[in-house]
Amino acid sequence: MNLDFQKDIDFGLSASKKTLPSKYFYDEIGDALFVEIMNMPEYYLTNAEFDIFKNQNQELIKALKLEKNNFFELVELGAGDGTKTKQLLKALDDQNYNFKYDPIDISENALIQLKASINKELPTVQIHPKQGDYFNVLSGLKASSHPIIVLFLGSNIGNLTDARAKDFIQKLDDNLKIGDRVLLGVDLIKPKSVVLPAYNDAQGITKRFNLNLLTRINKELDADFDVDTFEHKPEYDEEEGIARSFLVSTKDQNVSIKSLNKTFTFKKGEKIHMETSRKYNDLILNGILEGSSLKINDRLTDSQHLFADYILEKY
Ligand code: AVJ
Repeated sequence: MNLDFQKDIDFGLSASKKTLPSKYFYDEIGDALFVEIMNMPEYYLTNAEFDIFKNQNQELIKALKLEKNNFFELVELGAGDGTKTKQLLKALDDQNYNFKYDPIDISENALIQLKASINKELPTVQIHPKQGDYFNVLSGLKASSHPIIVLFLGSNIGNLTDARAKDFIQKLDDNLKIGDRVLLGVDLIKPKSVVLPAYNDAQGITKRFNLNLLTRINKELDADFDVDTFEHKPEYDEEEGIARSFLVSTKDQNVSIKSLNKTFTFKKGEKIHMETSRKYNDLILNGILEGSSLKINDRLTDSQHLFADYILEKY
């Protein structure tokens, strides 16, 4: 894990257009900051998807074609704190569905907290957490003879470029059986006036979330980033539907990363691309699914039509 981290940071900072992988945002501090982000008034995504899980869980169960007498596995990629999923788990548990819940997350810390909270709030739900990167855990799905329902919520797929999202869908497709389903939660393309504040909040939490990756590099790779010399700059291109976050160096400077034995030079105004947050519609999703045997069966949206949960099935 630490070797991958080292390699990925080196690769990203050595590129002519510097970039850092957003999956590394989620250390213990990053997890806590992300929980704060989900509670911010500007970050509409979480409330919108929670609205679907709370108020339309019967519709979700129906659209997913879940059957009471047929055991199934709910596999969640990037489970995080599980707030939305718990609404569905509770509905299934109350109605005596037969299932187990396998949350997967890059953050061991998030999984420990999730398991404790499920054991407490929903003690009859079987939970088997697994730590890992989405791409690497997919191959584990094939082993199951039960129907698999993959949950990939929160617009987590939005962090992938379209090319990577296509790779991911292909790999997911390769590891599912005919009839398995996917519940894919995506943020919908909408005006800049709504999207940009979600990544540029008044309290500066998103800024701290981005800067925390520099702090993590300082701690784990023995580096000397001066985080006060980087500004947070999110952008949103309404036409293509993609938000991007950058950290911008406010001066010419060198940063040394001891564990890499390297020094990286930053020009004043030079940007580090920190995150991509792609927004979706039917057309874009169908483009991503093209060439796979996953097809859209259904789509549920929140009352304000900000967010969509798509139900896909492997044919
Ligand atoms: C968890 C990837 C959906 O891109 O909206 C929130 C992460 N970054 N604020 C997103 C995030 C900044 C989030 N996802």
